[in-house]
Amino acid sequence: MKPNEKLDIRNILKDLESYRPRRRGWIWREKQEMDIHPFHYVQASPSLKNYIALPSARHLNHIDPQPDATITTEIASGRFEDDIRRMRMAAWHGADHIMVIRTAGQSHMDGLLEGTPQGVGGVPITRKQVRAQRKALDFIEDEVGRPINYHSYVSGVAGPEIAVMFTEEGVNGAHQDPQYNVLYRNINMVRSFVDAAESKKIMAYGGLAQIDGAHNANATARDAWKVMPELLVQHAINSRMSEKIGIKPDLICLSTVPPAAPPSPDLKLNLPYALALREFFDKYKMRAQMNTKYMDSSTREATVTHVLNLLISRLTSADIQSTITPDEGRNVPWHVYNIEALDTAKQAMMGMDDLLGMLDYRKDGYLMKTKREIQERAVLMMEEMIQMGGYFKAVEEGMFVDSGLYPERQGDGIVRKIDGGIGNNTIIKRHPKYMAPVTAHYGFNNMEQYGKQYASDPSSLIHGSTFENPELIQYIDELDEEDNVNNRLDDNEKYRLTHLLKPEVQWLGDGIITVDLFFPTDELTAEAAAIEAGKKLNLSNIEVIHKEVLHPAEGTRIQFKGTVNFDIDTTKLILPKKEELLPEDEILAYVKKHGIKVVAGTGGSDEHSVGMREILDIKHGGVEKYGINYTYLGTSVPIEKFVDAAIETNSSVIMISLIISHDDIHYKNMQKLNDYAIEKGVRDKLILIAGGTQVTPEIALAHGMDQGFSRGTKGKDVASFIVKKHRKIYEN
Ligand code: Z97
Repeated sequence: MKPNEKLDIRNILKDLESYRPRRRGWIWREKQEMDIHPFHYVQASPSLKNYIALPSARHLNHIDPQPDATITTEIASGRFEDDIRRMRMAAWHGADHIMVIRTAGQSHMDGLLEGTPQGVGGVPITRKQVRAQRKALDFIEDEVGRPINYHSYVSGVAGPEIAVMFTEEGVNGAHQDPQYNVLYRNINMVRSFVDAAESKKIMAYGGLAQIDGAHNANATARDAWKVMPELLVQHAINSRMSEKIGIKPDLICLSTVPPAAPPSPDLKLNLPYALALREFFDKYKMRAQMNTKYMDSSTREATVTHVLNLLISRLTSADIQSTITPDEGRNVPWHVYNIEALDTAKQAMMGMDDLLGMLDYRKDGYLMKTKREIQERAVLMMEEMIQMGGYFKAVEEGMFVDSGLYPERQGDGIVRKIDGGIGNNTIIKRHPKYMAPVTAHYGFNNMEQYGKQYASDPSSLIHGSTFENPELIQYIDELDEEDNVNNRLDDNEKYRLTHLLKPEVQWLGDGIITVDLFFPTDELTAEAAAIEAGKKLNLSNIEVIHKEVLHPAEGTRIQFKGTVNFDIDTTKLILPKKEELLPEDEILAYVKKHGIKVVAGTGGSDEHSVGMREILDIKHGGVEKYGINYTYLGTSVPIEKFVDAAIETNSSVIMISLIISHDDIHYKNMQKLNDYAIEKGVRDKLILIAGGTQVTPEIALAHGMDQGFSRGTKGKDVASFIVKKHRKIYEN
């Protein structure tokens, strides 16, 4: 795969039936202290081969330091082929844990799905979709030079089947927590725990990292900060179960979420909780997700909550850092916000590098006292559950997701009955003669009757299961003639690898755009006005996705989305030619050696000097920054004076700013400058540069200049050009 070429989805789908994953299991980042010129980092991991650095890195040699924590992005476009393009972009921005959200309702389907149907809010997880995505990630991880962990869900009534398929297909991590089934999906408790035992055994064999579901209590509870003691209990139940079944502690990841968010006193609530959790579960890994409960549709607010959560992650050394955007809440699964969230994590984590090397916690007072109190409440809750008769009884009594701070109870917890829920009565006791010659099977399997070796390696009785012999896997391509990737690719083929473009939010070629505007009026009027504006812009499917009252009468900010009905033909676009810039060090060295001098000013009767000063002054990164010495002639400088001053000061460059363009005066003045330089016999020793909003390189060159610079020009562009041109004149 070449960095400047698009990923070809059809190529990924080719020979998919014979694809085999290159490895099994999860891979952590290599944590290292390292120098990345000119800085030293303590909590870092190796930089990527291909990446997009943070915007401000352009002033810092384009370095892209990577944090030591694994960084997650959730992808939920609903089409796996669009997910794949998103994965690639996310990887370049630092994601190495790609969590693919599955379609609504899959947890209630008792079996595997096949083919490539489209989903709602995520993809239906099938072997083909998983295989295509893992295959694509092989290419992507080679491109960025770092292993990428692929993740989805082993929950719901088909948990064990999915665990088998994930292990066969080289999926690297999964959520697995029976409490999630019980509380949030109303799946029978006994069935959920039996399935979890089997699933966890398989995940242990496959080396998958396991993430629990405790964060859901946080998102569901009425007052999320009150579930803190219960969260510890939920983590304890799942992680001990996993460990007893054989998952290695360093692959047992607690899904932690700071329960509170501003305007609550965020750190006062969340930091003692995080410490309580880390101390109780120090042999497991912490996967920090951000608080979504109090997240509204404002991306700004979400970012601040995220950064505060990242501070807690740095203060308590999270191993996996999740990133979430408000898109879930406002139904805009727009990938640009995933990328923003990844950059937020990278920026904040590297900005807070080695925080704990500089600070220490106070051992007395509020923090430690509160931490201890949360732990005591959790222990009390666990003790009460044991007294009640165990977990199942406690759930029957509504002990979980109650809105009281334990031991206070409001009586509004989630109640499930032992003989209720989906999949009730589906558990059958194993017959004394039961046996199944399969790898990684939980519980008594009666294999010893065939020989001792079969007890530890049952599948050798049948010469290996699909885990050892992938050829035994039944690969089903498509079941649905209508709802499949081939039809979707045909439908939007014209936007793939061709010259046609359409803006997109969710899927390739969906034509959706978002518009951000302000109306000087109240909220109701502004919302109706925004929809009207959308209609006048010829958009369809207009929907307001965010509104923010800036003042009840003076104004409201609105964001809305809508669909455009046009294509852009890239063959009809006129693209500006992009000059290759010289490296900063090279410019500096050349200027130092040759002592380049410039005379500059605004020409004719032009008084507009702001743009010119930006290009000249060191303060704005102008040419002065590169050691270029300039004489500023001022504004409205007569054209002849530029040349005379250049001769007088022994300057080799003239920079003339020409903003006014009435009557083509800017062209005329360029020509005049060139002609006068010829008249004085110095044209071939001078570099003439014109700048201004209406100046283009073509116009400038046609009117005797050596180059023209327009809107958006930086000092570096001009300095680089001067050095290149100077070399041509004086060194040849
Ligand atoms: C996260 N934002 O990063 P269904 N099992 C568990 C879950 O938490 C979930 C599912 C299964 C979240 C991910 C919400 N979590 C999104 C423990 C979902 C998915 O197919 O929606 O029933 O299951 O953790």
